[in-house]
Formats: sequence, structure tokens, C-alpha cells
Amino acid sequence: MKDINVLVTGAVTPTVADGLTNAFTVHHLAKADDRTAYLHEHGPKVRGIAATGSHGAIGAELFDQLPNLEIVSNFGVGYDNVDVGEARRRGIVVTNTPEVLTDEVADLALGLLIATVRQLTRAEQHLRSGAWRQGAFPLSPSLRGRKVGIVGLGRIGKAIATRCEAFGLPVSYHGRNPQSGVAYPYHKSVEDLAQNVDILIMVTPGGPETRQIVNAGVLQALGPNGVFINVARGSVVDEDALIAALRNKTILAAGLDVFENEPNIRAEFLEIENAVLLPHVASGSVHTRQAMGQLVVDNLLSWFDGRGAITPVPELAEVASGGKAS
Ligand code: NAP
Ligand code: 8YV
Repeated sequence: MKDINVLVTGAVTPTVADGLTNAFTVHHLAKADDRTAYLHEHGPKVRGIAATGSHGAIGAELFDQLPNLEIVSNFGVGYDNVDVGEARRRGIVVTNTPEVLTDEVADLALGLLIATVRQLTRAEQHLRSGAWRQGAFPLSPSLRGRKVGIVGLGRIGKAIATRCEAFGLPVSYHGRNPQSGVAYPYHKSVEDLAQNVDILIMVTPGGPETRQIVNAGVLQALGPNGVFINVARGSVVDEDALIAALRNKTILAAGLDVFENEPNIRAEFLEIENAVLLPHVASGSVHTRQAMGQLVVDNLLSWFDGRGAITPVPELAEVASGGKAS
């Protein structure tokens, strides 16, 4: 397949770099001094993209310069960085990396929840700063007696729910539709769910449909004992409203793995004590990033071997079975 040209849009893991280099002729867009000239020279040869979620939008502007593009293989289960409607219109397949990261992200969500409620990062700072010698760390809030509401009871949402049950925390949820075969109570709106729980965990896709589905009203409904956890995307919450709610103690605390404008997050977050902030690391273990990287490579290999895409996004599943022989 060495005659097949694949464009890499950002920094990739060694698994992706090695897997692609072994099979294809690879072009690294991020290494080009002049992006326009680079695409002008190499764009017409490119038949596949290996995309990283954090390196800019993949849409019409790039597609226009890649007239022979067949497939975008995205590193990440979320693909709000790819304009799927535009890809569909042009007959371009888009794949993502579902399942292989589900348990890792669910583990992190529970870790973030415990760190937030039991104030683990502040407690560690108490020890490291030497303050322990002056007195014990103050008693923290508790998970005991709390109820969890999950927004987005998909693969990861269900894995989070299973873990919450093991912790003795009752679960209810919101999504666009009730999930079949699920006994957890369903709430028809995010606000209604927030009204009925005191921990709200976000694990939906990003993009226009979920933009700021958590607003000032939802945070108000969550209440002064409420804990907000976000492992979905920064775009799902109105960050102005969240910062205000944390400052004014309209909610108790937040645990955030995702933000708008990563990595240039709002400076106000850094000043807020009642929040635990992580740099988008939910899937970030060596084990899981290797599995995600392998799936990025395998989708391209399968497609160009004529076996179709392995994990096409649902919107493009019907055009993804064909594949093109190399
Ligand atoms: P999934 O199986 O497709 O689940 C997504 C869930 O969101 C579904 O239950 C869906 O239910 C619900 N949903 C979709 N649109 C919605 C809307 N407009 N309003 C409310 N609920 C909606 O996906 P997954 O594998 O669990 O991954 C979920 C998301 O987690 C990803 O898209 C990504 O944004 C995020 N994620 C973050 C990290 C991280 O590093 N922090 C890592 C992995 C994933 P309905 O169809 O019934 O609405
Ligand atoms: C990735 C994620 O690290 O899978 C997702 O949706 O958010 C993370 O697992 C991210 O997409 C890589 O940029």
C-alpha cells in the first residue's frame, strides 16, 4: 500500500506514526512551513487522513484541497472536530475509536468525582506545603447519601453508571431518548435531571446539538450541594455560568477534564478553589492510547485493503462498508 498517501493533521502517538509509516506514504501537515504550498503540492495525492481531535477542524476548507480523499480516521471516540455532514456530502468516510477507551474514561470519571468531593488535590497540597504540621486538613464533603445523574448514557455513560452502583450511588439519566434495557430512571430534560440529583456527570458528544445544554438554570437546579463533573466536551457547559456558580457557591464543586479552547482555558478557572481541573486526560494511559492508535491505523488498513471501515461513525455507516482496493 506504499503508493497510498495519508495525511497526518497533528502530533500522533508512536503507535500511529509507526503503523502508518510501515504501510503508507505519510505526509505531516503540522511539519509544513507553508501549509498552503504543502497542500497544493501533496493534497491531490492524499486518499486518507489520520486526524487528531486536538488539531483543528477537519471540514470543507481542508477537503477542498484533498480532491481524492476517501477516509478520515479520527483519534478519539468524539468526532466533533470533523464536519461529518460535509464528509457525507462528498462521500468521505469518517471513523472514530469507540469501545477501546470506555473503561479508561469511566475509571477517570469516578476518580475525578472522588477527587472533587473529597478534595484530594487540596488535601495533598496541605501535606506537600507542610501545613499538616500546623493542623489537620479540614473535613470534606462526602459521596455518601448522594444521587448521580448522567447526561449521555451511552457506552461510557453506562460504564460510569456501573461503577457508581458499585459505590452505592443511585443513578438516573438524561439523553435524547430513553435507553432500551436500562432500569435507571429517565429524565426528559437536563434541568429536570439536575433537579433530582446532586451529582451531574456529562458524557455526551460535543458539537452544536449539545452546545451549552448545561446553563445557569441547570446549575441552579443542581443546587448548593451539587457537584458538576464534565468528561464530555467543554462546549456542553456555559463556562461563564459555571465560573459564576463556582465563585458564588451556587453549586458546591466541579471536576473538569474538558474545556472550551483547550489548552488555552479561561484564566478564571485557575483561581477557583472548589474545582479539580485536569488537562483532558480521561483516555490518557499508555495502554488505552495504544489501543486507540492501533484502531486509527487499522481503519485505514482495512479501508484501503477493500474490507471497509471497521468503526465508521453512525452517520456514515452505510457508505463505509465498501472500501477501495489499493
Ligand atoms: P456514545 O456511546 O455514542 O454515547 C453518547 C451518549 O450521548 C448516548 O447515550 C446519546 O444518547 C447521548 N446523546 C447524544 N446526543 C445527545 C444530546 N443532544 N443530548 C443528550 N444526550 C445526547 O459515546 P461514548 O463512547 O459513550 O462517548 C461519549 C462522549 O464522551 C464522546 O463523544 C466524547 O465527547 C466524550 N469523551 C471524552 C473523553 C475525554 O478524554 N474526556 C474521552 C472519550 C470520550 P441518545 O442518542 O439517546 O441521546
Ligand atoms: C482523546 C477524547 O484523547 O476520545 C475522545 O473523544 O476526547 C479523547 O479520548 C482526544 O480526542 C484526542 O484528541
